[in-house]
Amino acid sequence: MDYKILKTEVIEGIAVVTISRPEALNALNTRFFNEMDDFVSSVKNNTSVKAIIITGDGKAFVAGADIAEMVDKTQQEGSTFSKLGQHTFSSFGELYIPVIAAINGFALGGGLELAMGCDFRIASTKAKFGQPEVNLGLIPGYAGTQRLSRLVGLGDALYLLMSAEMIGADDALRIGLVQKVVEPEALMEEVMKIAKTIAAKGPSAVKKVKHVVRQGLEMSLKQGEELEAREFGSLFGEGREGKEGMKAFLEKRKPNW
Ligand code: CO8
Repeated sequence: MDYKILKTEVIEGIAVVTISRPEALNALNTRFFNEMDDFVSSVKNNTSVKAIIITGDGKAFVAGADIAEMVDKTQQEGSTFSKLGQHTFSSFGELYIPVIAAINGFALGGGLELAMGCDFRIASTKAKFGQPEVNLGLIPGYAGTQRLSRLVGLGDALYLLMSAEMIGADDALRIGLVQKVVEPEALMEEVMKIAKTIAAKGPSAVKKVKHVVRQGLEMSLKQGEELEAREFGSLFGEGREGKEGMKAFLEKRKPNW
């Protein structure tokens, strides 16, 4: 598929996806979702891609769903458009590859929902965050009502969703919405450094961390512990990654993953 909105490149095993529709502050339309779904399918089984970074072109990360595309939708079409985005952002969590949001500017509405679908978020000091849907008489439709409370807790989630307040990067860091804040010119370098650090770890261990943590959120603690024990055990055994990592430590050498 030819991309009109996404710019993609792979640098040393790290895929960088830039959402580029700056004239509309990268607002999310159907074309974007089709391109992003195509990209996710294309990397799903590609073991040479060790991490994915998603960022935005210009002064926005993403300023929300495309209001111009949404305005004429019927009730049924509104639900369909909501499910389209839910599916795409859930697919980031289903990938074994780590997905990192590099938030360069406005992350509003569907833009914040996109960022929350990623595994974690690094922001520039210029980033702004909010769920302004109630300003439009809407609610979030790409799982923002679900992911925000899971990430920041009930009080902060309901405050942001009800007030539509736009917060800066420092407040986003304080409530745990982002994991790190850096100067704008250092953003991509820092996120690339984090991606490369992860890429150098045991690949199966990194995949399993993502799988066990994400699946665990859907389970009782007991079920989560069972899943953890199963996956922990699977890294033992001759020739398995855990054996190699532990031997390498004891032999004071680098592991051969
Ligand atoms: N959709 C479409 N176009 C947009 C959007 C958007 N979300 N945001 C900005 N644009 C366009 C503007 O219309 C403008 O276009 P033009 O130059 O043709 O007039 C251009 O981008 C530049 O924007 P501004 O001139 O407004 O730039 P400012 O720097 O003055 O303001 C803001 C930046 C504060 C970010 C402002 O653009 C703004 O408030 N944008 C809308 C933010 C918003 O409300 N986002 C939430 C949208 S709703 C949503 O995301 C719901 C998700 C779930 C959907 C579920 C499916 C049914």
